[in-house]
Amino acid sequence: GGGAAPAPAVAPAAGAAPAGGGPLVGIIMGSDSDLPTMSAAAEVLEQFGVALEISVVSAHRTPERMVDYARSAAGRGLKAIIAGAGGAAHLPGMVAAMTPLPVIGVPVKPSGSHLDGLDALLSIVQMPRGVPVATVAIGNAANAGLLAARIIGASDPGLQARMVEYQEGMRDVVLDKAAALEEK
Ligand code: RP5
Repeated sequence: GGGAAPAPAVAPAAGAAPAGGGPLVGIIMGSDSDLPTMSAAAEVLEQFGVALEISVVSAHRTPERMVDYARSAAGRGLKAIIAGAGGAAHLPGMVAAMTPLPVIGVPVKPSGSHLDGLDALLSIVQMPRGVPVATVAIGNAANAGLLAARIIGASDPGLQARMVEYQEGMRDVVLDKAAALEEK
C-alpha cells in the first residue's frame, strides 16, 4: 500500500483489440475500498512501463459487469488480469472461469475484517482443477504486479531485461547491508 492511489477508471467497452498501446494488464477489485491495497500493483506496472487499466468490478454487487469484463478481456488485448477482493472473494475465480487469460488473485484484508484476510486467501487459492488462479500473499498486490510483468516479459525482451535489473538491484541492496553488518 501507500503512495498516490490512481482513481478507478471505467473499463473500455468490449470490442476489437486496440492497434497498439492499449492496456496489457487489467487490474480489477471488488470495491473501491480495496484500492489502497491494489494500487501497489498499478505502481509496479507503471514502474516497469506496462500499460494497465484499473477498475472496480464486483462479483456480488455487479455480476453482469464481471461477466462482461471477463468475456471481453482477451479480445480487448489484455494479456493478464489482476483481481483483488476481500471476504468471500469470488471475483478472481469467477473471472478465471470466463477468460483464457492468466488471472492473478490478491486476497485483500478489508479494514475492520474479523478474519484478517484469511477468508479471502482461502476463497481465492482453493480453486478446482482446471481453473487456475495464481494467488499472492494477503495484501501483496505488489507481487501481483511483478508476476504480471514477468508474464508479459516472457514475450517482451526489453521488459524481461528490466526485470533482471530489478532482481539485481534487490540482490545488491541485501549484499550492501550484509557487508555493512560484517564491517561492524
Ligand atoms: C469485498 O468486500 C470487497 O472486495 C472488499 O474487500 C470488501 C468490503 O467491500 P466494501 O463494503 O468496503 O465495499 O467484496
